[in-house]
Amino acid sequence: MSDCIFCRIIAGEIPGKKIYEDDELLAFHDVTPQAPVHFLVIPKRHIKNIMELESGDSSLIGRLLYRAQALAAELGCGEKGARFVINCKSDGGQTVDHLHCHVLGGRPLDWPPG
Ligand code: DGP
Repeated sequence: MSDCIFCRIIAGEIPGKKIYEDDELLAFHDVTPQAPVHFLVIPKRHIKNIMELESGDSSLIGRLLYRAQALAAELGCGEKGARFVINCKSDGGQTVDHLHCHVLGGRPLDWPPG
């Protein structure tokens, strides 16, 4: 989608600090990091949010989560862990309508969120 900022990062139309890319996934550092490690993992296919998933997407999402934890470990979160967050729509705090999994780590994180 030409008006989606994450689709534009995928297309290389706007810069993103990419840390992983394959045929179906992209991971890049969040532009407003909330922790020493804060990156996003997204499907290249434009899926608006987690509630738009179809049953055939389950393996894609499995690979997305696998990649999220593998990258978290590579970036130093293997021992102490990290938080894996998928915000959805307005009540869920989603501001970019392209499905993404936040990975935050490198410091203790409070729970529950405000
Ligand atoms: P969410 O609230 O879950 O929709 O989070 C969207 C995240 O996307 C937010 O933490 C900031 C990040 N973000 C927004 N625009 C850009 C951008 O142009 N580049 C990068 N790298 N991150 C962005």
